[in-house]
Amino acid sequence: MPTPYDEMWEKLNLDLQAHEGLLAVLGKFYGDIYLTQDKRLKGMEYLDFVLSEVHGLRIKELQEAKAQSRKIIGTFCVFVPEEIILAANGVCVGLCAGAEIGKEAAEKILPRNTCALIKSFVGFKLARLCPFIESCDLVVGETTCDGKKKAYEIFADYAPVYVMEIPQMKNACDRDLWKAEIRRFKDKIEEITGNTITAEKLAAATTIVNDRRRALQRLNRLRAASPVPISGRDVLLINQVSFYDDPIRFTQQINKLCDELEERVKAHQGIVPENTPRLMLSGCPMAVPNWKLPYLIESSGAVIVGEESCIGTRNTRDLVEEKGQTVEEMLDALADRYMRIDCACFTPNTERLDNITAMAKDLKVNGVIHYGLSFCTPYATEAFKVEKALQAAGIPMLAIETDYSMEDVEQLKTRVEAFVEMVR
Ligand code: BJ8
Repeated sequence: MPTPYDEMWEKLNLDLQAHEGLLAVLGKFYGDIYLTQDKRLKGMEYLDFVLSEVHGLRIKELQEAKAQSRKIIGTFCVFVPEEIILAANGVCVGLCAGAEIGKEAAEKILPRNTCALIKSFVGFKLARLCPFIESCDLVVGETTCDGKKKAYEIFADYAPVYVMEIPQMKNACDRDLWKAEIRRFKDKIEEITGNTITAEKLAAATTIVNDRRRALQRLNRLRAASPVPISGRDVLLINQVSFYDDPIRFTQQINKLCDELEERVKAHQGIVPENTPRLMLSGCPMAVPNWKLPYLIESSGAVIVGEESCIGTRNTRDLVEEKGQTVEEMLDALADRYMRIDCACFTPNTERLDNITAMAKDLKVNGVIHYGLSFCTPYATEAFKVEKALQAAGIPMLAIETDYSMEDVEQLKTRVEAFVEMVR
């Protein structure tokens, strides 16, 4: 069926037929998982709208920004400092993908035992299905896990790629390396946008990104109430959308949603009964439209009250200090804030164990589900330590490894239901 966006998609060189199929599947999936929920907040209508226009209106906005000479910078990791991009009047979009489409094409140039997230972004590019990737003037990769690091070498044949070196340890020399990387990134972004990053612009950009983090922190505090006032699925969606929506508009909308949530908490209204088991997710990021596990959990009689993940609290927990006056001081503040990220790519990574345990206690969860994507060595290996740390705190954990396919849904459901029964 023709849409008002066909011409734009054609210009972006999308495979129109395959793209139409993708949107149809996505729409159906979204309807089943999201729109069937009871007692949803009115504020979620904004998120429904953004999702329905994810390849439409938002892409149109990106094209308009490009027409005004703004550059679109795509990223795959929460290590890439968005503040630098915004300070140079660029637009930052998250490119991680959570769908299986394009897997076959990806497996022609990547080992089969690569995690689904990597196969997905490569597959989306090869199958010409992602208008975000096609809109990018630069794609920023990073040296986190080996899978991503090597995939960017291949991806560079298809898109303009720049790679940031992320340290793997947290000693003083690693922090120095990281500060130098942030400076190198600033130079690159200034070169590609043609704009100089001044202290004033960097301070303004830092406030924009911090404000978004503050809104998401507020959301996380409110959702922790009992009875739980918003589903974990909805909060995951909000976090996912935060990666590609306009940051100022998004923050306003989430603060409005939080006002509504506050009323609900005051009125002691929940979306599930007060004695519903409270679970926390921990582990690999869940990119759009990867809603499989949260849906299974929440349709098995539990509710999710936190995500210890990059599409969750790892991305919002720490703010950048806003005291700096000069560009140099602000770059230092950025380096310090981003060095606190506790990704499993670091060694040792004891902070993550402490953070997970503290979060599970704060949220008063009955259990944690550790989610690892198949073939993700960093998170799968760390799962053993996470389980031990949680055990010591008296909190049960279920480790799940899966991918984006639907083949294991029944098996997962059985395991999740048994876990929910056990913690109940
Ligand atoms: S800071 S979690 S966003 S790297 S799932 S591709 S680790 S094999 S996504 Fe990540 Fe940055 Fe870390 Fe966060 Fe590799 Fe694992 Fe795949 Fe992963």
